[in-house]
Amino acid sequence: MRAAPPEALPEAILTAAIVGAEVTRAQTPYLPLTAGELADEAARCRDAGVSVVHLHVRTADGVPSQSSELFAEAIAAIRAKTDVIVQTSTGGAVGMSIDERAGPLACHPEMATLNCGTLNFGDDVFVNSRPQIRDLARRIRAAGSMPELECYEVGHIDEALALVGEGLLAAPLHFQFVLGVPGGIGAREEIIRFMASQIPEGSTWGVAAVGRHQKPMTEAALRLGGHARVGLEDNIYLTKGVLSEGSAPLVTRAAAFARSIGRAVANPERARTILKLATPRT
Ligand code: KMH
Ligand code: ZN
Repeated sequence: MRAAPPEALPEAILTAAIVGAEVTRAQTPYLPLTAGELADEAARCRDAGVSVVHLHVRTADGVPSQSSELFAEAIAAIRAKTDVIVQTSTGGAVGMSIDERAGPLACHPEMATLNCGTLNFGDDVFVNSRPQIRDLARRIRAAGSMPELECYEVGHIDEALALVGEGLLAAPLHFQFVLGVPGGIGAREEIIRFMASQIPEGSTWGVAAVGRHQKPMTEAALRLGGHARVGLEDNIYLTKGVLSEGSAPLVTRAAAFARSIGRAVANPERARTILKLATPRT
């Protein structure tokens, strides 16, 4: 009798964080800023293998903004070029108010981030008090968006689970483990294993690691069956001292790694199914 074929490894969902709020043009000339540049970069990343674009916007002079008008313009430009899932930030930049951070929810994005706790963020403090997290969770639900639960510490997972208990979040849940932020949890494979072990059955998870940790943690997440986020928001270098010419080269490398270990790369339609984007949350 022939042995049963090994179970196919799950498809990998790749996310590109193409601009963020902190990186500047002085650090890299490859940072997209205008709606047209963001759309071009989203399309390039889609061609390279992403199904989700994590989106921030900037004013014309590069200042981070959560303006619903700027988000509407960027989302329309992206929609005209590609079919990626647009995930808007509700984190914005350090120091913004919750009303400001909620700006993009007026666009009813398919996905939106929900930051699940306060942490030291480099030399700043990224404040997400418990009432603020609950306020944003309600606003994300009212917008009809699927939250991606940004966890920079193990305790942030517990906070997300508390929100489930309070009826503010509902399964299926999608977690992003953000590793290596100075002041947050470290970027190590055993941390990914532990965080993944703490989330409810049926949840999906990915890893976003910053700086030099991006490549090894992307690879670890993909080996461990998770999904991964790359892009200039988190890391501007392709290799030590060599700037990545946009986020697409980082996506190309992550997609090649996924395929090399037997994981197909999900297109947006498959990602919607895997994330159960159209499923009513119970
Ligand atoms: N810019 C960081 C302070 C998110 O997009 O939800 C927060 C951030 C998280 O980028
Ligand atoms: Zn972000």
